[in-house]
Amino acid sequence: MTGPADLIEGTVVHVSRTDCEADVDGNRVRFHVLGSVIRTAGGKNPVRVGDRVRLTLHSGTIVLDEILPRDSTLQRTTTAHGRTVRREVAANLALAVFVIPAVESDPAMRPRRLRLLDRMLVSAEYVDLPALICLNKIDLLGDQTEMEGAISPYCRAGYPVLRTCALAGDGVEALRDSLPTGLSAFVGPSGAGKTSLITALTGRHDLQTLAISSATGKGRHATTSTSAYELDDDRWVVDVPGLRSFGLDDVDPGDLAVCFVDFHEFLGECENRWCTHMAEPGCAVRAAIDEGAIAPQRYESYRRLMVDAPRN
Ligand SMILES: Nc1nc2c(ncn2[C@@H]2O[C@H](COP(=O)(O)OP(=O)(O)OP(=O)(O)O)[C@@H](O)[C@H]2O)c(=O)[nH]1
Ligand SMILES: [Mg+2]
Ligand SMILES: [Zn+2]
Repeated sequence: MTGPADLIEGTVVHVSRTDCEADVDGNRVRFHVLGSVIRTAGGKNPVRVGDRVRLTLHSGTIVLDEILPRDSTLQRTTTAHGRTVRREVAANLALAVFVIPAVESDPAMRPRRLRLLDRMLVSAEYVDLPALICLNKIDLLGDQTEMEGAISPYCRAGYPVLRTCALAGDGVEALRDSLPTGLSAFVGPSGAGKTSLITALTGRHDLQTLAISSATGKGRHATTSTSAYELDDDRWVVDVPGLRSFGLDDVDPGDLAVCFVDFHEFLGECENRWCTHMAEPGCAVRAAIDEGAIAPQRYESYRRLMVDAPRN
């Protein structure tokens, strides 16, 4: 869309350390972010995939003029040089697809993965972003019981849970049918198969997936920049590099309980109106755990977040 004067508007579809690209009326336009903008943003490129941007000409180069106000932006916090910093994952999303592997080479990883999933779900709830859970690599699953037990609290909480094999294509059509108009971001730990799923969905074969070292069974991060790919006329999928951490320091502790959707029906039932659901007598949330209505693993994620939460 053409804006006033020499401004053009587009949607950001690729951001790496060195480049930004926007889709402008179906054309890809590479643009620069001036050093002054980066300095104002605390030394980091503030542009995110999904951002609606205004671009302009500056000394013969296309540069960012403005990032338009964002909506439904998935964000996390991380630590850089001893400081907690906010990192937006992608902007203006219609759906977050949280991809986690259905199998773990080390079973001790399972609780950690589920806590990561819980934090990602909280971050989506916090900005009212719908979330879908994708359990990938089901082809490697021997005994289903452990995984189904681990995932049942999310099904009960009402989250859509899809089981996929990106390589054989199982569940990929169901995944495609679940993607709404707009941008769906694929987010999760490295090696879960986000890029492989996007390859299966788009039919593209130019995307870099992770080669697992035969010596260690472990890989490196395959995707190092964030890109959006067109699925069809009005749906895009966003490939996000694997996330090692997903801090929630930006979420007010007082808002945490409502971000656990399975707690909803019990909130307001506690004896203490200001119950934090940590140790107060007459807590309906903790009673619901004893009655089997809230899964202990979900409450444990909540408890850890409350204990770690910065006191605002
Ligand atoms: N058996 C099996 N392997 C899979 C499946 N999906 C992905 N893989 C393999 O798992 C490895 C990791 O896949 P990627 O798609 O690169 O994972 P990713 O989540 O994009 O990883 P990062 O980009 O590092 O975040 C690759 O070797 C894939 O071939 C699956 O459904 N089944
Ligand atoms: Mg990838
Ligand atoms: Zn309570």
